[in-house]
Amino acid sequence: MAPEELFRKLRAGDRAALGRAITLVESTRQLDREHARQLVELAAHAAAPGVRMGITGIPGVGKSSLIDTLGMELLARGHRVAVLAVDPSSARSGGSILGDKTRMERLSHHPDAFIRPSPTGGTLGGVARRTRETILLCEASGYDRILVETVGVGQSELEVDQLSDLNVLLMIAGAGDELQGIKRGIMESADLVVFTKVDGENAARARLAAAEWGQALALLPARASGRSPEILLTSATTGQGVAELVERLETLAHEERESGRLDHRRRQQDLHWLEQMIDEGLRERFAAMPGMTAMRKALEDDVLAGRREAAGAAAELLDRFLPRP
Ligand SMILES: Nc1nc2c(ncn2[C@@H]2O[C@H](COP(=O)(O)OP(=O)(O)OP(=O)(O)O)[C@@H](O)[C@H]2O)c(=O)[nH]1
Ligand SMILES: [Mg+2]
Repeated sequence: MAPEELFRKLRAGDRAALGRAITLVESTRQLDREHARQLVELAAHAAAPGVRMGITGIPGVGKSSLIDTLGMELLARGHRVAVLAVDPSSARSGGSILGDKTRMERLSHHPDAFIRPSPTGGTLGGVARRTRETILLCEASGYDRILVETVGVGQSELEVDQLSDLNVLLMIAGAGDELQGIKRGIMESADLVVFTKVDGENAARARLAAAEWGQALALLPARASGRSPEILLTSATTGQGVAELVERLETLAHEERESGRLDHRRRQQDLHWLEQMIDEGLRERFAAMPGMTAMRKALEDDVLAGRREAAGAAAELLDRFLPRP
């Protein structure tokens, strides 16, 4: 199907067309990539103003369960909800969000919700780049609340910060900060810190932890927005705190948009992606150059065997790829 035709369908809210468009964006085939570029270009100009929310936290903290409850609340408010994932490790589990559909029982059956697993394979930056384009397609298809689930270990949360308008960091009381991979960067990019599973015997512990974290967060340096992260308590099981969470997210999104910060943030993100795609494109062209694989392999062998210095070998490959002016 021609990109224009596919676009027309996805624009009209055709789920199958949206699915096909995303598959194009995730494809590595040359022709698909060309079509994907056209689609993304069309989508970028068509997207309705929506809100992109990053949901981060260690494995098992309760991201998918909370997204299910949160998503239902957004649907009840008349929004259309898309759930995406940035999970470069999902190849391992065969697309974790797929398994997660059981954790998003209600959303996955709702006609106004769309759930898509993380693209598999490639670098984290590549996975996130494809998720960014998927966001644009979803928005063009009428989804105005985008929830991006990311495992908050390693670098994923920093990539998701380049995709989202607002970030929610999920925490669980009792798991050490160390274990939760709480780094300064992630705390600084969180708009809301949400303690999950605040039910049963965990509830009292969560309240205590939330109070402690409240004091710690107040000490963080002021951010561009002038706000420090707020702490909320939720339970996906009982639904407690979820309406408040949605209310806060909506208010924050409104404030960010009105102040112009949201627009500025997205432009900065676009710059990041420009850089990212130049890097990615260079690497691809480098790898695809005729004879490059064999030449590279030979030089790698030389470097491994200690016959060549890495710098010289790299220069030889690069000169072959792009002669110096
Ligand atoms: N008691 C209680 N259990 C919860 C709650 N939310 C999630 N759980 C349980 O915690 C486990 C992990 O939940 P998920 O929603 O899959 O967590 P996740 O963060 O998406 O996990 P990954 O995608 O694997 O990183 C499941 O067994 C859930 O049933 C909650 O609010 N209360
Ligand atoms: Mg999950």
